[in-house]
Amino acid sequence: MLIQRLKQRVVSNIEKMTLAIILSIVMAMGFAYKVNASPDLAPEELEKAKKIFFNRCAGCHGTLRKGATGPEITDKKLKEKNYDTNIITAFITNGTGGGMPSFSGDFSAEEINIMARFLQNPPPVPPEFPLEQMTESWRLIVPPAQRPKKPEHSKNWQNFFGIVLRDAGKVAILDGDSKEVVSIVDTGFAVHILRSSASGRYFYSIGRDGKATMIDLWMAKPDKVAEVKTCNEARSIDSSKYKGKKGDFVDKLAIIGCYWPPHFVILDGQTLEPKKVVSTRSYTYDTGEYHPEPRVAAIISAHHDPEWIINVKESGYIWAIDYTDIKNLKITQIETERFMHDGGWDATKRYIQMAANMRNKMVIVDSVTKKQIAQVETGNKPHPGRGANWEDPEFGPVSATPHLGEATVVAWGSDPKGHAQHAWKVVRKVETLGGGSLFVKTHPKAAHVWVDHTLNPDENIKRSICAFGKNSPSEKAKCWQVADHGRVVHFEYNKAGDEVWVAVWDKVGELVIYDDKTLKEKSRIKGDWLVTPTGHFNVYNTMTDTY
Ligand code: DHE
Repeated sequence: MLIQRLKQRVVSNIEKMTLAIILSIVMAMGFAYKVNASPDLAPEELEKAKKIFFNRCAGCHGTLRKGATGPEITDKKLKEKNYDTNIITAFITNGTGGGMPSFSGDFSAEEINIMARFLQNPPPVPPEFPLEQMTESWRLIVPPAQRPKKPEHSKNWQNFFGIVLRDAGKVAILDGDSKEVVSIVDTGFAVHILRSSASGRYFYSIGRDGKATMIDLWMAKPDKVAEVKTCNEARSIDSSKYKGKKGDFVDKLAIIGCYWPPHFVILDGQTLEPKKVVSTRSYTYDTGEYHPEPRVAAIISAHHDPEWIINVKESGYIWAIDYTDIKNLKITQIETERFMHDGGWDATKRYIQMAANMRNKMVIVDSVTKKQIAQVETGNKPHPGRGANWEDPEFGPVSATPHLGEATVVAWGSDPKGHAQHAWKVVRKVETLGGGSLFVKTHPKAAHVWVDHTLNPDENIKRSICAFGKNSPSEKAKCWQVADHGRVVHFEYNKAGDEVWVAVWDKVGELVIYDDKTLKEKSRIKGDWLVTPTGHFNVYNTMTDTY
């Protein structure tokens, strides 16, 4: 008995010890887990971080932080790299050599600390945005039957300019002839771009928050006639431009490309009623991995076919969408390169030229055969906007892009029929003042090609522009500072192609107008209403894709 009891006691002591060892291992693991665990965020901090991320970070890193123009910054990735709150704080405060700007002037130290902790937690997945929700948001303010049958004013409306007043959530319509303000229209949060309908009568705007607005330029005072929200985040919109035999598609349809949820939406071009939503969630073209967030970047509308071309950014595909029959939609998925961002047409509007900016390439797709026909390695992070096309005295028709990561505008031959030997080869490199360029622009009737340096960290360079002669591209570009405040961004020509408008992007900004031939300043538009002017779009040039 005694021996048995002794045995039991020994066994239970062993069990207790084992339990204690197991417990201490578990506790140690728990402690280790606590040490590596994601830092906590109070509910109000989480809300603040979500807002900041959406406004300032998602554009480059993606809503799910899987990376595009900026690298992947998921909590998993940051843990793998052993990045803690201090290291992440340093990145956000100082920026990186890889192109991320310093945010120390934009966020307080407390906000940076919140962001550093937020990033170490899993990304919150924003809600989906089904068609029903879009339809609920849709407001037809002036039905087509009640709109003017002809322009209610005698102004040259094809030479109107639509000016994005970004932070005011407005679009100003200016008369390009008189330079007078014709109207200021409330459009909503952070309008990104405007595009014209095929006839030019309507401007469609798209905001970062996915809200689209349609402005009728024939009204005595142009105003919005419809609006709709199609997603939580968007950057692009365009219209159906194919005239066909009977002009059937003119102003008939519109398309919006969304960042979140990753989808595109087809709408009625007269009313903005949402008709169809198509997800772009898919697999990457090269590794065949599922990507939960391939965002829709640039959209261009074909003139010779009933087709939109959209960049499905993270997947490395360009999709050609035939809109003849939207109930039985035909989409050609063209393998290109990651990560497709911005771009436009060549001068003939046959070749699609898009930047795969993280691969330092322009991708060329033939819109007739719907196949990629070339890739042109141009330099560090090409960012063309729509790009620029002109006739080079030596190489014939060329197209060009500036760069985010280097001080050049690079031109390649874009006439495979007439100048096959130069087609899709770099033929010119024009030096600018520095990197951080966003846009290049010219016009078939213009003498010069213009380039900005909007994201350059240098105070003087970001406010400076350069112009070089189309006929003397080997001469040094002429460069000068446009303003002593804000950043200088984006160019647009008037319809005639003899003057260029550029924006000074500041709390109270300016529009500066230059003579294209002499490069002399013609006028400077100022006023309290000019709140953060960014993109500006001439009706004629936008409807005809003249750049
Ligand atoms: Fe843009 C075009 C996305 C930041 C002003 N911008 C585009 C296009 C895309 C895009 C996909 C092409 C649309 C098309 O052609 O259909 N832009 C993004 C971003 O993801 C990015 C890098 C970061 C973000 O968070 O949004 C970004 N863009 C900016 C700006 O900071 C600018 C200067 C001011 C703003 O609105 O925030 C800006 N983007 C513009 C403009 C165009 C544009 C003016 C149209 C150029 C044109 O000539 O057509």
